[in-house]
Parts: sequence; C-alpha cells; structure tokens
Amino acid sequence: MGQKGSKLPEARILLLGLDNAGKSTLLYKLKHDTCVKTSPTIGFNVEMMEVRKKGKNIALTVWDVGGQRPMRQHWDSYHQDTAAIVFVVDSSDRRRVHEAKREIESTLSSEHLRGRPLILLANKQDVDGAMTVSDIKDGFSLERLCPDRDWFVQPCSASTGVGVVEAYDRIVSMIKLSHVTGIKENIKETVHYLRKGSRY
Ligand code: G3D
Ligand code: MG
Repeated sequence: MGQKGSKLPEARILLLGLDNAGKSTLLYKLKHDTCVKTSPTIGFNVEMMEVRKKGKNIALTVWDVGGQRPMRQHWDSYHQDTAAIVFVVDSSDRRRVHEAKREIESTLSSEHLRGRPLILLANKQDVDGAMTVSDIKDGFSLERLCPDRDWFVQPCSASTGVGVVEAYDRIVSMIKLSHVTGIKENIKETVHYLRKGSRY
C-alpha cells in the first residue's frame, strides 16, 4: 500500500478467494514477479500497475481485500466500479471446493457485478494431485454459474510463477473499457472508505 493515486483512468480488479488460496502471493508475484513471504491479510492489500489496452494507458488497481465478513456489507457500492473479478482457488485443496463455490456464487449474485468478467485462477498447480482446469470447471459448475458473463479458468502457481503472466494478460484482455472509470477517487480515498466500513 502507500501508493499515490493515479491520474490515469482506473480499472479496478477485485482479487477474491478463500483464505490461504494464495491471493496475496499472487498479487505480489504479479506486481514484482517475485515470490514474497505473506501473512494472512488483515485489512487489505492493493497494488497499482499501468497497463496498455487498445492504445490506452490504464491504471489497473488490484484489491486483495481479504475475507473479512464485517466488511462485506459495505461492498455494494465498491463493487459498482469493479471491472473484473479474479477469484483465486487453491487447486490442491479439494475439501474446500464447496466453500469456495459458495463464495463465488455469493459474489456473482451482487447486482453491481452483473456482467463483469470472472477470471478464476487455479492456483497451486505445482502441488502433486492439484485439480486440473476441467476438474475446476466441473467442480464449480462454471457453465451454469456464468450464463451472462465472460469467464476463464487459468492454471497457475504463484510460487513458481508458471501461468502468472498468462493470468495477467488474460485479466487485461477481459476488462471491458466501458468498465474503466474516471479518476473518481484515488487509492487513499478508497482505503479510507473501506476502513470506515470495517471494524479495524
Ligand atoms: P491468501 O492471501 O489467499 O490468504 P497467501 O494466501 O498468499 O497468504 O498464501 C497462503 C499460503 O499458500 C502461503 O504459504 C503461500 O506461500 C502458499 N502459496 C501461495 N501460492 C502458492 C502456490 O502456487 N503453490 C504452493 N505450493 N503454495 C502457494 P504459508 O506456508 O506461508 O502459509
Ligand atoms: Mg492474503
């Protein structure tokens, strides 16, 4: 955190998933292409990356807001400005598929996220016996869950970096420019807004 707001139009990405899925590791891998040691996210992490899409420079802000339930009730207006949902799954943890699926379902039911693309990152592919893309497509019933939005499952490993660049390219390509917002609020203001809504 601690980034200054950007003057560029912003595409906000929500990085969601159960605890321990690898969200924070992925976020920092994406940003720095390095593997960092993470601890469970308390509050939120945000990183800004400048990307180019269809000849336009866009500030991609990726928000890893952790799974804090007290904050969720405040998410609706926050969702409104979201250009894409990135949901991270721990592919090595078959026991939590149902829990993760419930979480995706509840996120996708947000009125404000209607039609927003879903990129599901099948993380921890380096672990022996990890679920494959088709296991995940079936396990999460993605065809049924996403009748009216673009979706894609990208296998990756935040630890080894395999698939991370592809995930990034996929996210950029799936954002619709109509979901890119003006400079309504910078990161600092959004953090303030989220903090107000949380119990921290
Ligand atoms: P979260 O932010 O979704 O809660 P973290 O998850 O990024 O904190 O990661 C949780 C644990 O999973 C961390 O291990 C992290 O190193 C590990 N992890 C993240 N991505 C991968 C991956 O692709 N492969 C493997 N094998 N492990 C991964 P620790 O041991 O620090 O809890
Ligand atoms: Mg985290």
